[in-house]
Amino acid sequence: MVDSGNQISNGYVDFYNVYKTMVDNALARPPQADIQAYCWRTANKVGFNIQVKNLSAVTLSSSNSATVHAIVYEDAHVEATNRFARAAVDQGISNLAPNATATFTLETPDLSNVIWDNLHFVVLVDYRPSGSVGAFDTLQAAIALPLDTTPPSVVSSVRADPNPTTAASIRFTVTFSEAVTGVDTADFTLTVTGVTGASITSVSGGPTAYTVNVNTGTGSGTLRLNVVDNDSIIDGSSNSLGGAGAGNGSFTGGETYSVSGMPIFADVPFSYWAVSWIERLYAAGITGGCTTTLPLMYCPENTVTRAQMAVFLVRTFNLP
Ligand SMILES: [Ca+2]
Ligand SMILES: [Ca+2]
Repeated sequence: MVDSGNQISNGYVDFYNVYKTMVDNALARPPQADIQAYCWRTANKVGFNIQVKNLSAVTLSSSNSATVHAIVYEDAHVEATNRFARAAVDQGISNLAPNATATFTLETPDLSNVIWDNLHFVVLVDYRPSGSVGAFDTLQAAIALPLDTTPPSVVSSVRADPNPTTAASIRFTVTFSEAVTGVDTADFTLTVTGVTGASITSVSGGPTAYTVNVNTGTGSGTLRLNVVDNDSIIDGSSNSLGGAGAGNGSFTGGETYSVSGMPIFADVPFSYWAVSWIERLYAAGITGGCTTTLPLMYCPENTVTRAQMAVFLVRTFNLP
């Protein structure tokens, strides 16, 4: 039912046939307006954003009482219809020529004692073809869709590869609370201990879970991936990460990798039983291995001469 019942408000009426004709005619007529409407809840009010394109041949204005209406109704047991109108707000259309488009923002008063999950939101545009009196004609009606006002957030940053790792490249999976766009390498930083030269190399995937590739650099230590909010990450309704403002959506609570770089000596792999002691001697400057060219070798099974032992002792005890 999209047309006014005002025309049959008095006297005896054959309701069935009059209403049936009215509904049939309304359904057969092409829409006279294109309506895109969104609604949202703010405290106990409902806001509407309504875009109207006038598809009729009439300029809509105050002279023909053109109006945008927003109606909130609740599923409730009220007489025959099981519908109970909770709010109806409207705004006059001042001047909307054929094929012109305008946007209207409406808000209901506080809605008290409603069951919010039972509410429905409808908008419509009508006017009086005859001028300032007589029956209204509804140009179109539409359901207002819920507008997303919830900003996205970072849910987690977890390891996507085995840990600990000796790999040159590792991956993190960063999951957001909803689909987002605008995610690139500039949205991440690394918290690093021990390792040098680690870097974020690429971002792929989406729209909810992204894979971030990280170069593990050189040396051994830990790597954690952080998300740095600069409002470049947005959801489908342009809500920015954490809400408007840099930093409010940043995330530093992710998982950490333990990274072991390449072994220092090519003949002392990580699997060698004494690797940790040998690399500590190298790090302390006590031994440089058994070669002077790359790759460094340690010759772990060779015997030590008395002269070599003298060098070790001088370095170890920092003798003059
Ligand atoms: Ca959202
Ligand atoms: Ca933000």
